[in-house]
Amino acid sequence: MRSILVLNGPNLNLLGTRQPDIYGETTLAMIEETCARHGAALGLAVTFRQSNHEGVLIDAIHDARDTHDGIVLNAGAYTHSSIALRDAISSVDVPVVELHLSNIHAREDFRHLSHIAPVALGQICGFGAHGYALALEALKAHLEGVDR
Ligand code: DHK
Repeated sequence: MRSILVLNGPNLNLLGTRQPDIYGETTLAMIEETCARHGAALGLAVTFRQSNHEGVLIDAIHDARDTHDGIVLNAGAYTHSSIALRDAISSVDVPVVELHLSNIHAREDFRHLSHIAPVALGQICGFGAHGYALALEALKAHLEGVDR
């Protein structure tokens, strides 16, 4: 069974109570439960990590080299600031789907730039918590070669 890491960055531990008008009312625990179920239906084993710390996220990406076939990454605000995270993705041969709950392109200008996008397989944003399920489907299709 293929293995996917769902990696969430800063402030996403507060989902459900954090600016629900923007990020919705679904908690991270609920998202993880849905991902685990949807992943199982797709034949994917899904594991989860969340950290508010850039270096921990980088370590998780490095560790994924030996343990996971793909990563769903919501890097939170590090998306817009972290060249180190971008370099980490470039340094491992693991496909990454960039994910955002909100449509970052419809928000403040500083959110329009993603350092992750150029090194990601693709970007999913604006579909709220459902985006995680879409990202798992996109990774499965990619791993099966259906997207080429
Ligand atoms: C989450 C964040 O924490 C923001 O910093 C990003 C992203 C958007 C999201 O929509 O999931 O700008």
